[in-house]
Amino acid sequence: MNAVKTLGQFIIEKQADFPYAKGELSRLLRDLGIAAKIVNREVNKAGLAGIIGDAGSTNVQGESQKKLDIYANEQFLAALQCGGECCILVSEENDDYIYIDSELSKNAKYIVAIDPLDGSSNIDVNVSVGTIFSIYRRKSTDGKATIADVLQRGIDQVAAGYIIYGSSTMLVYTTGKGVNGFTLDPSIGEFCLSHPNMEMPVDGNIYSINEGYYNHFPNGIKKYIKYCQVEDEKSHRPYISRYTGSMVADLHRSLIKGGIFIYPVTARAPNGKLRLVYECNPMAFIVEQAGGKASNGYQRIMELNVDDMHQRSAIVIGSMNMVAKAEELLQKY
Ligand code: P6P
Repeated sequence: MNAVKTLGQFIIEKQADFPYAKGELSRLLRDLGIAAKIVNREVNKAGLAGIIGDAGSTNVQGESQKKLDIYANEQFLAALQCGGECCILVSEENDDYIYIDSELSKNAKYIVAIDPLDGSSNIDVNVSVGTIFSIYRRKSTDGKATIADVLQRGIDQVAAGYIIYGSSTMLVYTTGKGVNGFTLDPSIGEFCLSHPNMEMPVDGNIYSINEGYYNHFPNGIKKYIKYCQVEDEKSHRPYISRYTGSMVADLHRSLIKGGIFIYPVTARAPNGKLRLVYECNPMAFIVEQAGGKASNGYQRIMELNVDDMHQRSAIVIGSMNMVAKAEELLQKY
């Protein structure tokens, strides 16, 4: 019987991969894991604790905020403030970035960008939701970190991960040396290594897109959807359509089973809906590290310039060969 390896043990063990690491990134990942367990506890009892439903306020996206959105944001901020390794937090729930100005964080080197509770419209109907995080080292070397430290391209991420609060709660992350998944064991309150060296199948037969917007999709995406629906036994088509409304859930499935997730530009979202800094880039880092592919249909997501911390992007992400086919049709039509 293999001994259980906890997230904490794994992080320390892998610290050796970074000869110059002095433990800061390890502690930062630990802090995020702690917040994830606290958020998990509230998500799991959302229906009971009376904290579901709109908080009334709206976030920078103009979306009505569920109370759990706010709660999750507060928990991750608190964990990062206590941990002392993060100097700036960018969050979907905050219009501007939060500078963590404390004695404990005065030498902090890391920038964290987070979607604290992605897919939160699913909370009230008990569909999986998730947290997405992205970690950068500050580029500036003295004084306060500034917006220039925030607006870094995805290729400069030092780590990225997500937590999926589903039938079980998992934390999946990469530091650029592969992808590893940990499942929360509530009986000991620890994330335990359950999916070592995750690899995304290069092919798959599940496509994930909100076909309700079909009429507003670019022609190439319409062609790809029809391609998915054609009968062709050799290529296992027609594919299966799955769309949960939670990017984390749809991408987690694709990571394990193979598949493609697409959120293209539409009439309602001319620049795409998903956020580059704290949704697209971290998920692209994870998917690429697992052998998948992530673009906006034309350019690699992680090479896109970042001009605004809340900027949106179209995204075509998932199994290598499926993304390549979608890109081919997008670029052709
Ligand atoms: P739509 C959730 O709000 C989210 O940001 C992603 O998690 C999800 O994939 C997408 O938006 C759903 O958007 O327009 O299909 O409801």
